[in-house]
Amino acid sequence: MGLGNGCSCGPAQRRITPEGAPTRKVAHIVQEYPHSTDAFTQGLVFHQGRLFESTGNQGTLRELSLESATPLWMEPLGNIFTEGLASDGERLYQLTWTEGLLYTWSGLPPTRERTTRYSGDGWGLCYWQGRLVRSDGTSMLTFHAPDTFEPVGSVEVTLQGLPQDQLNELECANGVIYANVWHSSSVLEIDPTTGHVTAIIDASALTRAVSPQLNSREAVLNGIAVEPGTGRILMTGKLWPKLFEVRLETVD
Ligand code: DDQ
Ligand code: CA
Repeated sequence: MGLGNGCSCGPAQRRITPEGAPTRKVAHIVQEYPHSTDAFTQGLVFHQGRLFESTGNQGTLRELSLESATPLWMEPLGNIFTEGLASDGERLYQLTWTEGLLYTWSGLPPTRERTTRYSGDGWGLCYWQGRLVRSDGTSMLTFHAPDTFEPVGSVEVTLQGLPQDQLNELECANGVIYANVWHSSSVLEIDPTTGHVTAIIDASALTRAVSPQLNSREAVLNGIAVEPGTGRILMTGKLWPKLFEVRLETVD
């Protein structure tokens, strides 16, 4: 008690600052580009002015062109299930799903400079204020030091007090962490400091645009990249034939 709202104050209510209702946004398609239907997209990020993708199942790191579904450059990683991909401006960091290996790449085209072990699942990855932020399928986001990948903190993602899990691909931009919710067409905007979900983006227009061409239950929305400088927002999905530029509109 004592919060003045008459709650019985279980773990979900144990907070000083009440968590406001999230803003509702809709993703509208601005432009469509080709995307390879063999790309099981797990990470999408701009790096040194170029667009990179990490794919799972059969792991790869690739540089994408917006002109063609064929990557400009690609390094196959065999049976390693690579996942989230982040850039600190100098290096690319690539997670693996259950292998517990982080690949660090540098140079152009990128070469693998380091492999670092970590514990837990690797789902999404983004870079925020000197830290790598990792999702792992739970409601926790873990912060890591980029050079050693040592965990240096964590935050629980909550929506009006309720933990939110299944957070897949991530993008740190515009002061928030964008997170694809696995097997949904929703993207959450998360405050990196509090873990609060500040907005929910309905990206179902994208799913609708490609669904007639999809034939796997696993072909779900996953992949957000915000271009530094322009703020252009790109989104795609696993095995999707298209990659979209979107505009976010706030609705009420
Ligand atoms: N994750 O994205 C939730 C982190 C992993 C998804 C793994 C789905 C495995 C299905 C593989 C079948 C490929 C068609
Ligand atoms: Ca991303």
